[in-house]
Amino acid sequence: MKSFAALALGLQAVAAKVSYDGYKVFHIETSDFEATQAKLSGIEYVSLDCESDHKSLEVAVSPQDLKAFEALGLDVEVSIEDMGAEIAKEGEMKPYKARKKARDVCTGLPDMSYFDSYHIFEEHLDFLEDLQSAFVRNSELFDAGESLEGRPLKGIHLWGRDGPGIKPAIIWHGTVHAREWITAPSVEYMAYQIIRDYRIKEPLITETLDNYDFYIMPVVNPDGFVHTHEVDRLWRKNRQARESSTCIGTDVNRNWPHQWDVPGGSSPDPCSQTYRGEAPGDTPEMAVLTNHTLSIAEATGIKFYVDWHSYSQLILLPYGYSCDAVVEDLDSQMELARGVHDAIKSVNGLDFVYGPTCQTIYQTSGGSMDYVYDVADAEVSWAFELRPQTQREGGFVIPPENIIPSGEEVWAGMRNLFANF
Ligand code: 0X9
Ligand code: ZN
Repeated sequence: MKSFAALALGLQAVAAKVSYDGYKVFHIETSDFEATQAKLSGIEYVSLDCESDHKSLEVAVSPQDLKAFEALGLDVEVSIEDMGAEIAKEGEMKPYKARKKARDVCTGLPDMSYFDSYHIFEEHLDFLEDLQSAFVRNSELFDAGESLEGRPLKGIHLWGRDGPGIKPAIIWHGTVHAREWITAPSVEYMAYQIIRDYRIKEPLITETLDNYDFYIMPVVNPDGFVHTHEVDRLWRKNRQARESSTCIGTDVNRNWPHQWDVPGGSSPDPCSQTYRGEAPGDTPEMAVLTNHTLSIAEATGIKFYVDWHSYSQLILLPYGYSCDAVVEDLDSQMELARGVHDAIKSVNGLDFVYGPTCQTIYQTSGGSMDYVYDVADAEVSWAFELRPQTQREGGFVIPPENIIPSGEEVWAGMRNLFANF
């Protein structure tokens, strides 16, 4: 009996992995966004909206519903023939063996081969540990708190000459949206570069780290991220159940307790990809993120915040919650963003469009950038959408060969910003 119960429990724990084999991705042009969404209600699909201006939709349609979808007669273009094939191109995870075995003999830093592959959550934690142990006197790992399922929201805190917790903060968050896999390694690549450059006394980074403390968290939605590895590669939200619905997950980037329910900027529907929650800040992850952000804001102030997302190649400025709200120093923020745009472009030729979020993409309420700007009073508070530009190029699912180029281009962007602070 005992072993049977254990077996049953074990089976229960391993949910079947969602297969996207044969899922076709369509770009739908529409003059009536809501009506098109209503037409789609009988079809099994996953919303892959990212660059949405509410004039178009991006949907992955299951193979068994393709005929019914085509019968709707919508104005469509195929952006991906087979989502399963795209996911296969991301490749197998190459286990991270840097610990002791594959460190650079001169620097003690983890081996760059880490960036040749995507990694499971535990290996992101291992990598942070290895970064920290290559920079013991100027860094520490921090655990800001736990996710709903009890995983740590971890980060690395870096400081310069004068010691920890004195200088204004630069805070970076990655992977709030679980499926945006390129964000964690891009952020980790930059953390690596900061440490490497400080250790070799590279002038710009030495000055930057002597003047600012970095708090870098590559994965702020660990439950969602683990779900993308184990069950559903295209999962976006956290993994919270709600009494009112059988749908799972709150969009943590609609749950920040500021301008939380401005109409049009998020959804009250638990089944929506942009579900805001029942009340402002009612996700365990948000309790951790607001606590951590506010304690830093109170202690030293925040110079610069970035929430790293993908995809679309964008530099997004406040505000998201309304297109009528305009930041006072928009001209100087746009000037800074132009420099970042130029620096990014100079690396691999990619064009990152920049501007206020609401005007540039769409309205987002309860988003990180508005909270960190208005409530935590950051001097600069942005979001980036990393490569690629379009769904046709893979959207959230791009091969690991993109990791280093993505890291290199955003690192050039950040260096430009540090030089112009
Ligand atoms: O909709 C979003 O949350 C972001 N786009 S994504 O496709 N990656 O989901 C844009 C977020 C911009 N706004 C804030 N961070 N506040
Ligand atoms: Zn996102």
